[in-house]
Amino acid sequence: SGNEVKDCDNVGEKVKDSEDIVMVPREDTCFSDDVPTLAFPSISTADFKFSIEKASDIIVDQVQLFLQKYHNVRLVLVDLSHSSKILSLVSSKASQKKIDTSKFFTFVGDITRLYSQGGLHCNVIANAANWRLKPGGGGVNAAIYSAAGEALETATKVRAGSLMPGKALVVPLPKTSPLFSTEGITHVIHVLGPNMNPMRPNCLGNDYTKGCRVLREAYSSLFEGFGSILA
Ligand code: AR6
Repeated sequence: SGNEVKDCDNVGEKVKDSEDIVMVPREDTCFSDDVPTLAFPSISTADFKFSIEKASDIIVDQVQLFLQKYHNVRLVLVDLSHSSKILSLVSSKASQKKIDTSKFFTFVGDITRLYSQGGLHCNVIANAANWRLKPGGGGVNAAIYSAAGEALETATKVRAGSLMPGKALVVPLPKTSPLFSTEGITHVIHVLGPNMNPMRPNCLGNDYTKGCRVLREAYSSLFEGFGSILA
């Protein structure tokens, strides 16, 4: 099938606590029973000010296309708050389209803490990047670079110096990154979405014809990148 995550012989070891035998994860814990899962934020809809209504249609369409092509996979749209508008729009549109909720669902949490705080194991996460692929700048980009440590910056830099809108870059996460050891994340996929914010580079003004085309391309590049990891 080609969809399995890599084998590992052991997911934990027994440690004698003062009273109880407890299971603690090893440093190199992997999650071989899991279905390969991509967690992604809503690209462009916060700092880049893309319409949430339009973005929700594009997300659901692209998810549906991907799930028609790949079977043993899960996609999870993540946002920080229970009052997230994009999460509620996407989950209601996905249910209208009868998308299998075991293969695609929304989740409230910090994308850098999904396993440790939410108990959700995602082996790949997407980042809503900036065109220079630089840390900082706020939003999910700042959170991911900060949680992943310098290892992500180095691994990104050797692969690319910049990204075009609509494109994605798959970066294997070095084992030295805390995101690898504590969250079980093996890859970060940077995605650059369309920018509708005049205060940021390459603003599309109000050109949603182009904006929607670029956002569709961004999700399709992201999901293809995830597919390439599974192959
Ligand atoms: N975990 C999960 N979701 C998050 C997190 C987090 N830790 N932080 C933010 N979100 P944004 P954009 C959600 O602004 O609109 C950056 O500065 C957030 O609520 O991060 O594509 C880059 O450097 C929203 O739903 O990305 C770029 O310059 C989604 O993530 C620019 O912003 C995306 O919000 C990209 O802007």
